[in-house]
Amino acid sequence: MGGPRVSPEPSAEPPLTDTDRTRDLRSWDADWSGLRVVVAGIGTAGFAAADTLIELGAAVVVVDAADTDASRQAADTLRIVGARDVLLGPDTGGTLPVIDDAQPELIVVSPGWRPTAPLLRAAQAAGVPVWGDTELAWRVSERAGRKTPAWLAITGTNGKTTTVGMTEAILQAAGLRAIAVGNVGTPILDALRDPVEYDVLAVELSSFQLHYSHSLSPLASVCLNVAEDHVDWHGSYEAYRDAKASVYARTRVACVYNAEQIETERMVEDADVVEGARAIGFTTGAPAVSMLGIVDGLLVDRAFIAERRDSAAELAQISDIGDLVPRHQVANALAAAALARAAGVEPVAVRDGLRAYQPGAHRIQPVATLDGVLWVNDSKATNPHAADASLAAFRPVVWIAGGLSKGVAYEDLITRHRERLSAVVLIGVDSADLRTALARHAPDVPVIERDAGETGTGQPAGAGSDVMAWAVSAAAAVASDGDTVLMAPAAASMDQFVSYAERGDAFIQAVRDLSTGERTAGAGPTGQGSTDGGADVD
Ligand code: UMA
Repeated sequence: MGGPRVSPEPSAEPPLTDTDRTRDLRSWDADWSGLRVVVAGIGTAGFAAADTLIELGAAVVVVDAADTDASRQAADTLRIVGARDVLLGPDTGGTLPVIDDAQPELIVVSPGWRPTAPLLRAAQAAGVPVWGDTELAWRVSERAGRKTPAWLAITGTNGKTTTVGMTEAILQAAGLRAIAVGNVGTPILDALRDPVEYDVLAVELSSFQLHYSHSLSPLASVCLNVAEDHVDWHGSYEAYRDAKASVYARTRVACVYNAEQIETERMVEDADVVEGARAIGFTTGAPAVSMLGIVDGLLVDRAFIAERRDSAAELAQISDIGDLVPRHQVANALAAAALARAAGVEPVAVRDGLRAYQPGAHRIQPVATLDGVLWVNDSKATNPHAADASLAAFRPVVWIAGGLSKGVAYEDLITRHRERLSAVVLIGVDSADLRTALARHAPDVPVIERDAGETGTGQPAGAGSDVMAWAVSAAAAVASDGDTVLMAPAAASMDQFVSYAERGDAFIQAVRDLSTGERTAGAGPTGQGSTDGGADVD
């Protein structure tokens, strides 16, 4: 594919969101035919975007730097369904491809693409609008002959996936056709094309997706909390926070904020919302008017009832969320309840939904108790804020930590928890930031690392299970009766694992191997599920 080359010069201008051609593309039934679109990325988001655009009649070229079995397979499928072209390999994303002998009219970008990617710079320089797959989903949400689903938008540094799942469970308990979509894994575009006509979408939005969204107008929205994360992608904490804050833009009924985190309340105050939209707080303490909160072990609502000045409606008991519920989990449940109440759900469905909700794996998940040592998998703790919540729940802790740090600082985390640490086992290709913070703020805590020459620290992607087997045996060697071994890395996984899920699975497997080894070597029986010999594997 030849044609004009556009220089990827950096520019201070923000990316264009619309041209005359794209401005009116606001429903499935708009005129998408022949629209020349480049879809950037052929992963989960990009595949759904390309497939949708082809169905709409657009002229689609897909670009992806990866030339792997998976990307080639996805490319074959898209070609069969009618993509104009699929360009794979590291040399493909530098310039704007030509489609039907002309410049593209739109770029639809996958969330993992940084705004500085040469293709996006080129689009900016050429005046081509850039949308994320989420923006595309919003634009095609309305479709003749189908119900238009309401969007409940959920973001925050931590707790998004839990909250989106709780929201989905509450909506379903109310008899609504509802689904959790977005960053949680199922692309929004897949739900919109599902034969099921959903009433409500519980949409998890990452800061990346929000950065590339321009016109979403959710029924209700929440930023659960904000702490340093993804600084490398956004360029600064402020840019990351601003992306999170944009979840409130154009909200129609309720902007839900965390009354225990003033920054989220400020985001609502500064947001440009639809007239009549209310600010609704949630707190793990007693709620003021227009808030949900906790009174005597009950989740209560002083926001969505007519008599809110002097009374509150009971929604559920804390025990409906589960046993030994940590505070942040109560906060997530309150946020989910607020979103569902904004969508008109009755109190009883909040209770039923929270009872029905099954927490996802890899989040503060007890794996086994072996010889008095509790092994806990919190692979989902991909940043210091998430690790803070799980560290706070245990003492003393042998902490398995490290990975891709994403440019965040560890100083506060170490200072806050140094007293509870009995040892730290470092994983990750380069955990220098964490090592330095530990040396400075917790010099007496032993830090165990593997020599760079061996497998373990320093070992790149693909080495995951070996790294984790080493880390688990290193932790076992120093843990004693009463300790918790907590794998809450405070860093992303992709330097040594495919995903946080793979990292968590590797931990679970290594702990299981440890318990099997102990049983074989020790006196206890080896039957599966046996608690003899001190092993209690879930
Ligand atoms: N690619 C390039 N050039 C680039 C960057 C990426 O060619 O400069 C290609 C990659 O080779 C790959 C594709 O683009 O083939 C990947 O795109 P992607 O990273 O956007 O990933 P998807 O598979 O499309 O998944 C995305 C989200 N991924 C990210 O935000 C990084 C998924 O969130 C989400 O579930 C999915 O869309 C469906 O909406 C994952 C995630 O890690 C779980 N999210 C981050 C988090 O939760 O912290 C934000």
